Amino acid sequence: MPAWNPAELVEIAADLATRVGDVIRRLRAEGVDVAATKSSVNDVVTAADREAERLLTAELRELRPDDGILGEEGADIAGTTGITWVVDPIDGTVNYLYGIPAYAVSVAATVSDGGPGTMEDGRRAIAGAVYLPATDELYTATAGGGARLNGQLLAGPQDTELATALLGTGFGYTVERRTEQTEVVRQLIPRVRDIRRIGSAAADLCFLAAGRLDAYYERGLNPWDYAAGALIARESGAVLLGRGTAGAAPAGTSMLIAAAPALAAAVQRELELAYSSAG
Ligand code: LIP
Repeated sequence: MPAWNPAELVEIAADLATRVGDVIRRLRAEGVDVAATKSSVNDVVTAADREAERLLTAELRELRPDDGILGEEGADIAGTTGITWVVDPIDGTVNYLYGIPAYAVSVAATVSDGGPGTMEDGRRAIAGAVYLPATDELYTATAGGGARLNGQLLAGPQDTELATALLGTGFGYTVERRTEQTEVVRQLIPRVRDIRRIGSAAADLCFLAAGRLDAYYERGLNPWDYAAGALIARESGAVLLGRGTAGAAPAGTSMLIAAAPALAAAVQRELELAYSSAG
């Protein structure tokens, strides 16, 4: 019998995401600058990203000393309990830099037992929280326990036709990746209601769970971008798919598609067509 209790873990995730969210909101009000860049000049990190990850790591080490931690800003600690906390201290850092309110603290307790919802990286979240400090929205979920926004159960996205679907997506930080993604959007946009580039995968997946998007897809995400959001979307009733038409490929870095079942399959087909002709 695994030693983990999702109800206890989601309390920890929600509490940490909210308290660290309050810290980054305050730091933003005090002024924010680019501290460094990573994969390109546009892949920025701020002092707040680093401070938020330092706080998340310190608190998790205190509360759950034997768990593992994987964070965007470098935290990579092995654990002995089978649980790894996958954290993104600020998802949507460019939004945070510009004061666009779609940025989030994402905290997920994950296991690698091959159970339902296992992602391409071999982990699945069993409890997760995404907090958007600028709008005071706290999204939470446990595996099998449903998804909530500020405590209210979420009904998930409607299963709608592709032609009237509002799709969310995103672009990577390298010119090559962006050029490829733009070509895919060029092919998709005449076939859907519209496209939204919200700028935070964690927010995109939560907005999908709240019915603010009909579908979301992105290629090139990291586990910390999607770990908690994927659970929240799945627990709201969405399915998550990866590349290919066989439907077997797990969602993750290669491709993450989330929507109600029929629309997810339609988007997967369209993306395969677009990527095969995008070369
Ligand atoms: C962001 C993702 C977003 C993607 C951006 C970036 P970050 O994460 O949430 O979906 O389009 O390129 O990867 O870098 O703000 O943590």
